[in-house]
Amino acid sequence: MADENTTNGFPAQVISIIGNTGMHGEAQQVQCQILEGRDKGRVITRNCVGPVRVGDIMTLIETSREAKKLSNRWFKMEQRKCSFCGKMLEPGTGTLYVKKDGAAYYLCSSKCRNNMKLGRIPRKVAWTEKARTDLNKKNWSPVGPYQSQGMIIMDTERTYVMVKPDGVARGLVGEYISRIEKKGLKIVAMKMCVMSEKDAKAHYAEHAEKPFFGGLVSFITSGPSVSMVVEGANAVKIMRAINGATKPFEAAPGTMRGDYAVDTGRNIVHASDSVESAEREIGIHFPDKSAFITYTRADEKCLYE
Ligand code: IDP
Ligand code: MG
Repeated sequence: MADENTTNGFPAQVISIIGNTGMHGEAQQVQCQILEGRDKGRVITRNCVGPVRVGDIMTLIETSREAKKLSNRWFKMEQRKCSFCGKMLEPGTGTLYVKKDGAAYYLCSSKCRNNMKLGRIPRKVAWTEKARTDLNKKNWSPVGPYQSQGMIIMDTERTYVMVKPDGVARGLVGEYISRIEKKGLKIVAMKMCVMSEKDAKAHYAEHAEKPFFGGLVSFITSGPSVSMVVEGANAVKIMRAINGATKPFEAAPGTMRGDYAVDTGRNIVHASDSVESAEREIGIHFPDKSAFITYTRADEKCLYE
C-alpha cells in the first residue's frame, strides 16, 4: 500500500501510547507530535504495527495518491546513530534524549552519555557545540530505549471550540459537551475563563476590519466562556457541522445554532474553520501544553474501523 516513490517524509515523535488495537499483539495506537515541515507541532494519532515506544521518532511518509484519498499515511522508523560515537543503534537498544524544543539525541550507552557530558571529543561524529551546551544545561530528558518499525494508518486532528458568554449564560455548556461526547469526539483540554481583550483580539484578528469587530470583542470578553480542544478524525469539519452556519437563520435544525440561536452576534458557540486556524487558536487559548490530557475512551474501538 505504501508508495516507495514518495519518501520525502518528515519526523514525528511518539508522545504517548494511547491504546492497543489488539492486532498481532503488537499493534498500538500512538499519539505523535510532528517535529518538522508544514504540520510542525501538530499532534496526530496513528495506529502502529510493531513495537513502538514513547520518544520514538518516526518519519511520516506521504502515501500514493490512491491511499491519500483515503487519508491514509504510513510511518517508517528512522535509522539512528549514537549522537556521540556514531555507532548504528540496534533496534531495542540505546536511549533517546529529547530537548524541550523537540531536538532528539540518541546515545548508545551510559559511557557515551558521560563522555558527552564531560565534553569529550567524540571519535567519529561531529558533536556540535550547541548540542553539548544543550546537554550540560540539562534541558533534556531521557525517554527510554526505542525499537524499530511502525506503520501508521489513521489520521486524527484537533480543533478549538468555545461556548461563548451567551451560551454559558443560557446554560448550554452541558448540551454542547454532550453533543461532542455522543458524536464520539474526545475532549483533550477544557477551561472556563473570562477571555482577555488581548486574546479576544488575537482570536478574531481576521475580522479586525469588520464593522462588528468592536462589538464582537467586547461581547466575547463580557463574561465567562468555556474553551475546549476536541480531538478525533476530521474534528475540525465535524465541530463546524455540530455548530451549524454562522447565521442562525441559515443553521439547520439539529445544529447548536439551528436549535438554540437567533442572532448572528449571539450564536452561542465557536469552532475553528480549518486545521491551520485550529492550531493558531489552540496556541492562543491553551499555550501551556500541560493543559492537554491523553486518555482512551472505552468506545474508541467501536468509533474507528
Ligand atoms: P464563525 O463563528 O462561524 O466562524 P465568522 O464569520 O468567523 O463565523 O465570524 C466570527 C463571529 O463574528 C461569528 O460567530 C459571529 O458571532 C460574529 N459575526 C459574524 N458576522 C457578524 C455580523 O454580521 N454581525 C455581528 N456579528 C457577526
Ligand atoms: Mg470563524
